[in-house]
Amino acid sequence: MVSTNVDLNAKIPNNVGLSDDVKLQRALETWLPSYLEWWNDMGPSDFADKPVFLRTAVSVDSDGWAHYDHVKMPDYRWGIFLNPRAEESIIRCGDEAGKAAWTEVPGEHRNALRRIIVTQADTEPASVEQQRLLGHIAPSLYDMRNLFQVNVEEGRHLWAMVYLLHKYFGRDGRDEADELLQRRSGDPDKPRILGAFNQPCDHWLSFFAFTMFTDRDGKYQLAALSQSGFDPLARTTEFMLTEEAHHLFVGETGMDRIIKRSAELEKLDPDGDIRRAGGIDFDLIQRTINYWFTYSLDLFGGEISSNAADFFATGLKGRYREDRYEEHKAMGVTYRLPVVEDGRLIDRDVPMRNAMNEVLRDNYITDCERALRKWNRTLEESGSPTRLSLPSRRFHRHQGIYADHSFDPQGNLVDRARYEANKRSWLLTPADNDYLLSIMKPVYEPGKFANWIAPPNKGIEGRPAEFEYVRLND
Ligand code: BYC
Repeated sequence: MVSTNVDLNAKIPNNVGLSDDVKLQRALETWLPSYLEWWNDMGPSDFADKPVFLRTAVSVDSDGWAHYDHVKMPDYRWGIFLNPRAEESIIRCGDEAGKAAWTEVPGEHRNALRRIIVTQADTEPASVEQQRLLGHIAPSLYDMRNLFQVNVEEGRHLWAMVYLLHKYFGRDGRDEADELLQRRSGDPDKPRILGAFNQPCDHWLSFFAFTMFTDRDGKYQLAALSQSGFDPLARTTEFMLTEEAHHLFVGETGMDRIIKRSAELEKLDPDGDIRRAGGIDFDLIQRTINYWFTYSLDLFGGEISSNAADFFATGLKGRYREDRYEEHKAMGVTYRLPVVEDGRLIDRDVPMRNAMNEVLRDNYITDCERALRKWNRTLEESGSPTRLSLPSRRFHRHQGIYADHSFDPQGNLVDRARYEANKRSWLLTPADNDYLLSIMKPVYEPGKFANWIAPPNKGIEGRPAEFEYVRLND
């Protein structure tokens, strides 16, 4: 039962009528201690006893679902929320488009749906693990609070997916939910499922690039899943998207504030040497963009994918804003794609359904290009001659048709030797990480910001920058 009313007093806050489903309630309450154990081991290191100015979901109404208060992270109310819908849900795409959506899992789609949900679910705890040490080198209390907000909401997103696994996939679903707490980001023996979620994110430049580029993949994947013919998945992901917007804001503005500060430091130093002034030089920022943007491109899967074609044909996963398309079957149409043949790039037409990963990647890249234009405006306004750019979608890929070839950031095919000789100037290096860690010292005084980042334009929920977003002295 989905309603706009949230049972906030329940052990697991929800609007899915959990108290009426005793079996499910018990299963989730059994999972809860394991989750808390995982949070204690792998969530933000330390700061568990410090009150953080967090927003908590208290309803699913579009106006006013969030409540802000100082809360200790372990007391955060992780809950299960589904967006209610006024109209009857339909299958939005594929061969069955227009028919009533499924409220239970159709037997023939069970494996595919479980795989989609597990893959999505796995990213949520992974990102928390990747970011667990960042509180110790936070550039301000404002940023520290944003980090912890992102972390608790990723934890809630895991809950959202685990609810689906427990409710709709029986024993298999419960096993999958347990395994989600056993895999670990970067662990060679039991890694997280998708590549980007096993890369280290141990300083704030990577954190902002991750929330800018990798969380943005999350936005597009969730948007595609919110078009699913499996109604509980569609509604769950729709509500997750409302929380996701803040994560993207943190990433996009975080990068912008670093770029702004670097431009200021460039002017302050007599030789324009940003590093000598303790800041982050633009080449290093560009290498970081190249690194996280390309790992995030991989998250869309292969350019030519029979999985993607099946997901679309069966109505399990739509396109970004499927409702805005006039036609929902995508049959008899093709997508033009440069492929490597005989050592050259040649355009080939592939059936549109097989190119659905690429269609979604196009939407994502357009959005990233918009952010780059914004950052370049910041540079222009600061009087800096530098301009930043996105590398080609073919560069530094580990998935799909370009993964077995080498490309330069402009997308030209190059031989392996040339790629290897240049990769240190194209991608984040261990020396870059050492430098970044050397300048990232914690700044815990309210209203103060590290030298390498500009303050934000405004605070959170109308509070000033000097507000004590995390009460470290309590
Ligand atoms: N790394 O047909 P293919 C988020 C595998 S992020 C490793 O080309 P498909 C978030 C693939 O599993 C959003 N392996 O791709 C962000 C398959 O393996 P099997 C997460 C990869 O299936 C920040 C094989 O390669 N959302 O929410 O069409 C913080 C060939 O697959 C990768 C979802 O994942 C990779 N990058 O598309 C917190 C949505 N890419 O089966 C959260 C659900 C592919 O041959 N998932 N492979 O062993 C999906 O829709 C699809 O599974 C994918 C892949 C888009 C991920």
